[in-house]
Parts: sequence; structure tokens; C-alpha cells
Amino acid sequence: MNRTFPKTFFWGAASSATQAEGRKIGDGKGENIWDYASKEYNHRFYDGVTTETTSLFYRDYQQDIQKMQDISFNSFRTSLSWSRLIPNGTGAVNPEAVAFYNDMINKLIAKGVEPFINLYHFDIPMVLQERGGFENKEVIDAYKQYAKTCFELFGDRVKYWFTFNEPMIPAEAGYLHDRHYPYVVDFKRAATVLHNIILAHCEAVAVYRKMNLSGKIGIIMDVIPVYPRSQNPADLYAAEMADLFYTKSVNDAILKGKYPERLKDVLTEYNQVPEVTDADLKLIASTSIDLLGINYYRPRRVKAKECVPNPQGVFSPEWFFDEYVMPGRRMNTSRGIEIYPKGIYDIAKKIQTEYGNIDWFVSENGIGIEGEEAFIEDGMVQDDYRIDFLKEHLTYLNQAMSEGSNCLGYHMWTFVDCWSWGNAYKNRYGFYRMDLATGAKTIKKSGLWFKELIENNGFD
Ligand code: BGP
Repeated sequence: MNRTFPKTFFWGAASSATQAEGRKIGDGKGENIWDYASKEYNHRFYDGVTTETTSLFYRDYQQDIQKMQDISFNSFRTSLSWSRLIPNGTGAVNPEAVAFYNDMINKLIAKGVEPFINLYHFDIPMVLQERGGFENKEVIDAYKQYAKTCFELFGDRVKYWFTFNEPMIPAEAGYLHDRHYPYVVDFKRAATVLHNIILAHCEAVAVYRKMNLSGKIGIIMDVIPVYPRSQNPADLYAAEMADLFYTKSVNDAILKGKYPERLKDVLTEYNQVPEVTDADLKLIASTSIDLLGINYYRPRRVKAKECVPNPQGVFSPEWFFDEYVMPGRRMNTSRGIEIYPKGIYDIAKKIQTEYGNIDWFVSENGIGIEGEEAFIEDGMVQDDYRIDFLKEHLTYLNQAMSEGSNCLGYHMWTFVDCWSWGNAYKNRYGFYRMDLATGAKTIKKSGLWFKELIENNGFD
């Protein structure tokens, strides 16, 4: 084997409740913003496909967990659905949800698949969104109670907990870029949501620490490494700003316990500082995590802003930089993003040099492809492009590890093709193909390759 990994390395895939579970009549699940928005704003969703069309994990989880064992996973990340567990956001717990998650966790452990459990994957209960969502500080308390309930119910068996998936996204996509419900476009409100999500993370970590459970707790971040077009000061400034707003803001708060001074300066200059109290800053400063998940899909190529933004318009990080597609780069045309395997190495190095070389793992990485049915031969998707994608990224990851990066595992997005927030089932990501008409789940060539990789703990 040219590339080998430590014996304890976690191999598996990631998924999330809303994207995979689906519902059953009478299962007691409450509505979350996606159930609501995909119905009420149906035109915004690809082909109008709602959260009702999923890969049916709620129904099939026992067979699905068997499938994980079939391809030798030793770990799997998914999220708990807040609106399934506590349908009104606060208060009574749904017994069917408790039974389901208990059995899911027990079955995973029985099959040798370590459950990595995330508490929140973009899916706030609708009743709490109606009370202002994460703009309202009371929701932090509701989240804290929800986290406590989860730790009490499952903390004896779950050893790897995550408070949020991609904390930036609900703020950015929901309050600035008009992609997620409630479709607001207002920087200060977005910053408030992000700040409150960070506080909710800190509160959940504090609850977990207080309970003296034996596991680890962390958070999952989306990191888009930024590359300037040139070393010219204007391009470098653009890159600095893109990184500051979209990555450093959250990373520093979570991993260094404070927001970057530079961010404060810029926001003060533009009168965009959200309300932040001394108690908030103290809480952030006193919180530390055990394990970091990193979702990596693409780089951000950045150049100096070409047009001066309208000062009357909505303030945005995009006032400071333009993104561009670098000529000659390999693109995933289904998603319109560059494929840049070295990005994973650059992230690992940054964690090593700037963030104390904390234990981390790749919590998502993958390639979404439109029209995968065209690659079916002999009943199997021949996804050699996915195998190449995996090999290239794992090669860079392996190199970073050989240089001292504390990476503990790799989870591909995703296990079975699942529903996506933006494109429903257009782009397929899974090791297993989901046939939406029949509900059949069939392994792809990449799934077989991954099994071999896990069994050899490496590849050539
Ligand atoms: C990540 C999300 C996942 C998943 C993935 C694929 O950012 O955490 O939930 O959706 O992106 O992206 P998309 O669904 O947009 O193709």
C-alpha cells in the first residue's frame, strides 16, 4: 500500500436527519423549517421535491445499517432531528423518536459502527422559527434544553457529539443570501444569528461538561480555503476579507475563544456590529472543544472587487471581494464548483499551525453528480470519477497526516443518495444509489472500492 492510515482511523460517511429520514404517518414528528419551506415556497426547490422524498432512513435504518457493515464502515455521522424528538421545540419528548434513535444507536454499535451524533443540521423546529429562530436569545435556551435531553437519553452510548453542522450556513444562507428560510437579506441580522448559534454551541458544550460523560464534543465547520488571484495588495486584501468573514470569524470564536479584532474593526467602520455582551464574550472565551469536523467541497478563488458597491445597498462581505473561476481548473459542472484536492491539505496545515493542531476529522467531502443513471452498467453506477475524487483527496490528507496533522477519520458525503437543500435529488453523492421510484438502494462501484480501502486501511 502506498498510502496507509492509522489502525484507529474512522472510516464512514455522513448524513443528516432531514435529508435522509423521511416521515411516517403518526410518527409524532413536528414540522421544521424545511418541511414548511419546501411546501410553502415549493417553487424555490428543485423540481418542487419536498422533504417528504428522502432516502427513507427512518423506515429502512436496520437494513441501511447492515449495508454500512457490508462495506466495512467503522463509523457513521448523522444528526438527530430536533422536531422529531421535541415536536414543539421545547417541552414534551416524542416517545417514538426516543425509541427510533435508541434503536438506531444500539444497532450501529452492535454492527461495529461508531455513531457520530450531530444535534443540529440546519433544521430548527418551525415553532421556534416563528418565535424568531436564532435571532431570539430565548431559542438558545430551547437549544440548550434539547441538547441536555439528547445527552441524557443517549450520552451513555454516544461517544462523539457535535453541536452544529456548519454554523455559518443558517446565518449566511437564511439571513444574507436568500437561499434558506426565512429568506432575509440583512447583514446585521445574519451576524446576530451566527453569534447566537455560537453561544448555543457554547451552552451545549457547558451542559455536556457538567454531566461528566465519557465522550467527546465538538462542532462541524464548513471551511472554504481562500486563494488570491495574485500577490498584489488589492487581491491579497480581497482574500483576507473573504477568509475573515466566512471562515476566521467562526473558527477563531470556536477554537481561539475570541472573534478576530480585524473583524470587529471592519464591522465597526460599517456600523454592522451585532449586539454582543461581555457575558457572551466570556462564555465564548471559556469554551473549548475536543474534536473538530471539517466539511470540505471546494476552494474559493478571490480577486479584488471590480465594481464599487452601492453604499445604500445591503452591506455584505461580497463588498470586499469577487470570486472567479480560474481558467484551466477542473470543475464539477453539476455543482459549478472547482475540484481542488490540495485544499484538504491546506486546511490540515492551517489547523496544525493556527489552531493548535487540534484533533479533527473530515466530516464531509464528496462529489455530487447530475444524471448518474447514465453511468449504470450491469445494474451498478460505474462512478470511477468518485473513486478518483476520493483517491486524490485522501492522498493529500495522508500527506498532511504524515507531516503531523491529527486527523482521526474521513467521512464521505454521503452514504445513500439523499435529498439536498438546494437541488433535491439532481446531484447524487452516495456510495449507494437511491432509486426514488422503487426505493431500492444499490451499491455503486465507489462503495466497493471504499470497502476495499477500509479493509486494507489504505490504497495504492
Ligand atoms: C453540505 C451540507 C450537507 C450537504 C452537502 C452537499 O454543506 O452540510 O447537508 O447538503 O453540503 O451539498 P448540496 O446538497 O448543496 O449539493
